[in-house]
Amino acid sequence: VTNDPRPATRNPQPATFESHLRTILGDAHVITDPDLKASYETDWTRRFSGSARAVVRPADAKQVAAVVRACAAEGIPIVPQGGNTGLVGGSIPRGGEVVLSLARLGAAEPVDTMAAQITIEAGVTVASLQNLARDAGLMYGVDLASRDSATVGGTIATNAGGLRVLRYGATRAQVIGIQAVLPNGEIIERMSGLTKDNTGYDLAGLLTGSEGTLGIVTRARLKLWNPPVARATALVALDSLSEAISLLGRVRGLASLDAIEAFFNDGMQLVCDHTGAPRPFPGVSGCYLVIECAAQSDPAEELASLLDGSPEVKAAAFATERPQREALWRYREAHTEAIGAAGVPHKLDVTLPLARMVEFEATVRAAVESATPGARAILFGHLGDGNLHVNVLGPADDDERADDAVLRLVASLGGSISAEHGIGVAKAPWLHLTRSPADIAAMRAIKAALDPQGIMNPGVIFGAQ
Ligand code: FAD
Ligand code: 2HG
Ligand code: ZN
Repeated sequence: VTNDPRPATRNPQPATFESHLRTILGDAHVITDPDLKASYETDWTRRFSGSARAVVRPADAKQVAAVVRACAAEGIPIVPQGGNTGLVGGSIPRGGEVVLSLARLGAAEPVDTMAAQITIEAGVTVASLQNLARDAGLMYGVDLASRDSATVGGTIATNAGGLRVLRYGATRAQVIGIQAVLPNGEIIERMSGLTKDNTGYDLAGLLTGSEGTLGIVTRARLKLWNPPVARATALVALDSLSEAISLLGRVRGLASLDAIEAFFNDGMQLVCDHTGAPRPFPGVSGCYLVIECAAQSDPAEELASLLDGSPEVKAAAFATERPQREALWRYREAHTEAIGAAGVPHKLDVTLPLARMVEFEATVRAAVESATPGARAILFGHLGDGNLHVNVLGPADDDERADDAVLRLVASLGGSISAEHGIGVAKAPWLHLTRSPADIAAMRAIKAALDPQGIMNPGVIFGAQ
């Protein structure tokens, strides 16, 4: 038959490729039904979405490697996905990729209490990891409001920061070793748990923060910490960010300082409206801080007396018991969901030198409004790390004028365009603002060496080729 019109003979690749995936994973774990794919195709903010060729759900590293080899053989791009809580559009397809979900890699070995380490698979959520550590009398150093969905693999891939970076460091500081599948389907493994191991390049460190562009993290060996015996939390009202930075200078002197988080009146109002929580203090203040101290002996006294003696403090609420502390934290932690309920935000996660932060805060709202009339910027973040989250509400999903204005302002003040969320696709056009041509060329050379076909999360970090 020379003129057979059947589509299968014109383009045999899709059926062959998908049936290969089904052979590797079983029918139930290769999803092509549009309704079932949908939740994997839109990001947490709802700003980014794309259509996947298929969503696959391997059960272990060997299956991940087999899928990667199948994709590499056909040159089909892959988007690794953990909890899909990333905020820079890097976890969802741009169009036609295979989304590789790590959700089924959910195992953990018993906690190694002698070494204070855990070996755990990529799909385990941060909250589950925290619980496993707690049950063993230890704690995990990274905590973030997305803990119930964000995964071990996703937090490693983004080098997630969170609420306790100033005490325990970001995710990279917790990673002792990883197992990962490279873009050619080879598995690398550095899981011995040795805390000192200078044997060539630190591939675990390189994959941490690589946003799924260099390989797929399947398992990790993570550091755990001795937990504090007692915690004390304060919600503090101040006149301005400048007063908050002055207070930061004092609070930093406390060895027990665990977290110091900032937000402003507009965010406080959104959170109260969204959660139904009462305004914690009468009237309106220019700036609010959540300050937490934690130690082997009760830190309440030293935190309370420091706040008592600080002229910056206009009002303070104080808690030592868990439910009351969590109620104070809620004013800070609920920002992301409250803003999400008000609209689809453009999320700009930036760091400033502390000395330029007041200037930034004083100018950024006007910069946003003049770039996109009607847009508004809500600021909050990790004051102790110089990290502010600028959430812009108002612009259309693809209107990037406000993003451009904010990121240029950040660069002009000596800051970084990404503190903890990564570059993803959202910030790729601005990478050059805070990375030099030589720096970008070195990063591209690493990418090309490990992923010569460019199949691993294309578009992320470097933008469309
Ligand atoms: P995903 O969103 O699924 O993926 C994120 C990126 O990692 C993508 O590029 C993806 O391709 C890649 N990836 C995922 N898994 C793997 C893997 N196994 N191997 C290789 N690549 C992979 N972030 C912070 O840093 N600090 C915060 O305080 C914080 N708070 C948040 C609060 C809320 C309410 C929300 C919604 C998000 C918050 N985030 C925060 C952002 C987000 O939770 C983190 O970026 C987190 O690390 C993403 O983990 P995930 O498992 O959801 O990864
Ligand atoms: C946080 O610090 C997260 O709460 C999310 O990093 C920030 O929603 C955001 O912009
Ligand atoms: Zn944050």
